[in-house]
Amino acid sequence: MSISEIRVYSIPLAAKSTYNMSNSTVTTPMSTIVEVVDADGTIGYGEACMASPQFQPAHNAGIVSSLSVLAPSIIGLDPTKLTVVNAAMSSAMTGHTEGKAALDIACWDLMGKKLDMSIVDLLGGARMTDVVTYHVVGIGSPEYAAGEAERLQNEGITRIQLKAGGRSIHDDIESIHAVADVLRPGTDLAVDTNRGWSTAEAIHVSAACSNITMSMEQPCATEAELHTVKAHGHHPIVVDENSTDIGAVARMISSGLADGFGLKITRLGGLTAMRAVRDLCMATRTPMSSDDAWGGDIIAAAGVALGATLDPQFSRGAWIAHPYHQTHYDEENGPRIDDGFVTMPSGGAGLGLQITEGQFGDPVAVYR
Ligand code: 0XW
Ligand code: MG
Repeated sequence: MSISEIRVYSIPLAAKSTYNMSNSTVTTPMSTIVEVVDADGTIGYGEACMASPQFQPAHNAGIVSSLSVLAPSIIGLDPTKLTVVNAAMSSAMTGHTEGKAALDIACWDLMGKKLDMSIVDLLGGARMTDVVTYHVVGIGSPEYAAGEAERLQNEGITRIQLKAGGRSIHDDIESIHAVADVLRPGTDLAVDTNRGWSTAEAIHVSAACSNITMSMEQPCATEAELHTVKAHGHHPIVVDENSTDIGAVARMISSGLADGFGLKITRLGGLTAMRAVRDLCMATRTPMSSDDAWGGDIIAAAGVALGATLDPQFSRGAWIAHPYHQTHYDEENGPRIDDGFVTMPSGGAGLGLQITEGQFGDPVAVYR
């Protein structure tokens, strides 16, 4: 096997409902899709898509641009030799984990297709058949937040991520209490500010909500700030944006800072890197999610595949963007949410998707 061609596509994934975070509102992110073509014509698919330029230090146009360096670095390599492929990309470019992730996922898809195995099985096998998910409630009034929480629980959702930050903390506190008032037994609440609060604000909110069972996800911007909040707050800390690589994850586990992680495949650099972080989290009994910033069926299938291999006790769920853009690349097999769980694609080996060649239009770049 050897990679003979890489085709890059850029397609819009418009948010169908308001989706806002403390630092940004999601409108129409452009998703980058890659086709990694083996010498025998078999195609592996990968994807990376940022929800906004503020969420993590990456930009959708930058992902396309990074592939002008990354794609040529793996032409001619065996896509099943993932260590070699990732070493070649790291040698060619520092950082730019999003473009690396798209190519890495495509190599996993190719490997599955060549071995006639699902990525779930290549990752060690499913510990659950349908994967629990969590749903985001965007920033809004207390009435809006409580109404969304009610609606979602009626649809079977058992994990709610309430966005906060970017406004008066008194508005955040009111929304948190309004959601807490309608939470049913068994529904978990995470309040995610995407780095939006100062330490003083986070400590104030935690004190004002000390009677509420919830976690605080990435309440502040830096690891040092999170330590301060951990020391003076009342709630478990889930680390998202600071979980940039396995070294940072290991440090935040060993220091006792992280009570859990919100992990993104594209921020870590792909399924190969995410698998290593998964093994570290499972070995240290540290809860983690398996998700990404935005994107369609390809990144969703990768996230739910990894999510299925987690120990259920330490799974914070797999998040997919489909409910917010309602677009499928594979209408029949694309991951969707049913009664609070993400369904696994069942369209065959690799990612389990059936994608029609050419359905993404003309490539924006081709590398041979
Ligand atoms: C909810 N997510 C997984 C998707 C959004 O892009 C941000 C992210 C989060 O947890 O912050
Ligand atoms: Mg988060």
